Amino acid sequence: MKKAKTKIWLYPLMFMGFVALILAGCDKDDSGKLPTVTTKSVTEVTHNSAISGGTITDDGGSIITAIGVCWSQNENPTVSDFYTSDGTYTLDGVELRDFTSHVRDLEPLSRYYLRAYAANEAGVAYGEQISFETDEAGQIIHPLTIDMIDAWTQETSEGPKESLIDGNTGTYWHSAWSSNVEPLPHWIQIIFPEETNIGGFNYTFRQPSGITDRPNHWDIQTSSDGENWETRWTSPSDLPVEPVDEMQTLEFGENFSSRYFRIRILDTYGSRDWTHLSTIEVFENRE
Ligand SMILES: [Ca+2]
Repeated sequence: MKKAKTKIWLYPLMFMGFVALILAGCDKDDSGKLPTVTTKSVTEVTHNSAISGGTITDDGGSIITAIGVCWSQNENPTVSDFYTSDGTYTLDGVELRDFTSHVRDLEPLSRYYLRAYAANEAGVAYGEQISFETDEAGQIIHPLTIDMIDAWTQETSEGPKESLIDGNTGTYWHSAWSSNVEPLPHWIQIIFPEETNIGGFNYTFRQPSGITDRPNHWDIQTSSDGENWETRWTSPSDLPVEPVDEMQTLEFGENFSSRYFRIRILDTYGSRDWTHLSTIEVFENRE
């Protein structure tokens, strides 16, 4: 009898011990905590790329197995969406604690949500979410140097062609008006050192000045030899000649590939035989 009673009394203790063991086991499985990571601000956003990254502030007590950023057009992106894999995995894990991530293959004019992530044996942790919007389809501006450009014609008393590419809207190029005046069209010629894609150009009117003589009708020509020219695209006529200070953009709808380009001014506001311009930029369209 006594013996049996003792046994009965022991059962709850044994059961409690078993529960304690299970709890201890659970504690042990959970002792690997998730890492803590913060998301770096998103910079250098283009029409299809951006730069971000993250900083691991706590590894959670175990080695870091993966780091990067993940993104989606939906909120709270995870590593099931698009992601980068940064750093190098070694037997000691990923040792980088501060990393930069290059985000690529984005869609233009789209809103994205991005988070840094870091994984250890406990799982994947995420930094705070950052939202950003990509630019419109990319203009890749091709730098121009003075030896690449020429103009037909050039006024001798003012407005050297260098002013077209000096990055200063306060200076301007002026075609001939005091002598050797030639009828429109006038052109600005660009010779690239190698075949180059041009999908459009930006320009700024001479400023400040009246609107008379501002270009309002354009075309673009290419050549295979610098002598024989082919018209590839023509703008609408009577384009706006105001406001004075905003850069204007004309796009061809496709890229033309050539070494030789002429941007021709077919007509001007007032239709006199000379014109002027503060800035010219040519660009390739990526999309
Ligand atoms: Ca200028």
